[in-house]
Amino acid sequence: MRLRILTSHVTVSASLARAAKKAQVRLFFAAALTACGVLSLQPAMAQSFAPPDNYAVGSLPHSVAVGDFNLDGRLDLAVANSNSTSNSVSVLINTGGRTFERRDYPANQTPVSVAVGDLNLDGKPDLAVANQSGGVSVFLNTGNGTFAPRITYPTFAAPESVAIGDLNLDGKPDLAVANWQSDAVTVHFNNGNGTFAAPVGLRTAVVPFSVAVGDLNGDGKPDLAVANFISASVSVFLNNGNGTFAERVDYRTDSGPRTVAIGDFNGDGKPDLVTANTDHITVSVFLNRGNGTFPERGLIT
Ligand SMILES: [Ca+2]
Ligand SMILES: [Ca+2]
Ligand SMILES: [Ca+2]
Ligand SMILES: [Ca+2]
Repeated sequence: MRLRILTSHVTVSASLARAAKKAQVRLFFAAALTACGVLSLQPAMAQSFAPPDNYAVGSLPHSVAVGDFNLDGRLDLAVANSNSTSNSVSVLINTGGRTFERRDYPANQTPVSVAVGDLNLDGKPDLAVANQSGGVSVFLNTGNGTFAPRITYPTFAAPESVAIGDLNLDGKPDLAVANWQSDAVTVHFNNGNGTFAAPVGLRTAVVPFSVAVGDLNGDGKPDLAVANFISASVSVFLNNGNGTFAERVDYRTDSGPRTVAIGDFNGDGKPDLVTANTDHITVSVFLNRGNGTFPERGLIT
């Protein structure tokens, strides 16, 4: 159907110069796809990537995050190396010309997730690292892309994923950690100087492997989405605004959701959810009604 509309349009535009016609077709095609809510790549805008440059890090790298750690305008990398022979975070400082300078920092046992945020509000991006066998560690940026030794805060059992957001709206970024063995997310409120208060637990479904932060109902208060591996669900926790959350709502995914991410997939300005489902070899996309509820795949009651 879309192709027929496009062909008709091209015929009408036959007198246009070649370049102008191409541009018009491209715009028309993109608009048609957007109007239809099509999520796949738009052919006229498809991109490809050159072969990758590979850089050595520690053993069993499990998670990577991006930030400009030395404030030089070039994006740098932080990698959590989860093997017990490493138990480290590799920081790769971008020196330009597709080269990075690597420095490793000792982590706690089994670091599996890393997130970037300015946790002590000094303008320099810091690191939060979830250690599967050892709490959540904060590495404060000392400037020039170097980090102070970690400070570790207790979580519940088996932290697997960490996300950063100002969950109590006090201007200080907080931590949310998915703890898979305890079926809970822990929220760690920032004292304001990059230190964190004792964790507050939120009950999830079974085996939460991943947490993401985003304002899902558009009220200006960051909410939580959690992928529950065994329950085959994604939990949504809407923020009451003071760092407490409404009772969670669970949506069914395909089996084995391993990771959840938030993004506006249909361009309506409302953040949607996607889970990567290890067992089913699928991703589940949930389009947001706009109020933080997701009708597409049915509510789990
Ligand atoms: Ca940089
Ligand atoms: Ca900082
Ligand atoms: Ca806060
Ligand atoms: Ca919200």
